Amino acid sequence: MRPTQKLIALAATTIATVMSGVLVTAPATATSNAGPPGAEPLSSLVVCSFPPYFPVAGNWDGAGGDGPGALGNAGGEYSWALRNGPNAGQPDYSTFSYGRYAPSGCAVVGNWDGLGGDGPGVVYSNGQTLEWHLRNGPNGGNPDYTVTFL
Ligand SMILES: [Ca+2]
Ligand SMILES: [Ca+2]
Repeated sequence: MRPTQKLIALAATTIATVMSGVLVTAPATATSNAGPPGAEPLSSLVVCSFPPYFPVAGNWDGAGGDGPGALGNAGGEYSWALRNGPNAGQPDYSTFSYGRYAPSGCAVVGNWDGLGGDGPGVVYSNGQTLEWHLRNGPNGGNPDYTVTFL
């Protein structure tokens, strides 16, 4: 799956998220307290949030298909727990922190460099532009790309 197929697109009236290749949208006027723990009341709806987690999917190891991931809020950062296969078990990678948790942020997944597997990303909005912090590997660290897009 191409990275652009997994990107989350934010617009003034819509938050859209792509998880496992399925685009889900919700009107920003929807009200919900379904954000991650500690989140401020949302003026827009985060789709598929199951506090304290919300799901993502990606081909973390770059082999075969996608696997599930669960994100949480660990002390103000997104915590990522990732599994390679679509089956039960422990995470295949040490749970890591990546991205500053913010009510104006949203996690994304993609194969940003086109090599190996998918990596994490976090998108922040200042209400006018989106800033994408993207990392190649399924681990914590500095972003490999910081991009203002839209
Ligand atoms: Ca895989
Ligand atoms: Ca990659």
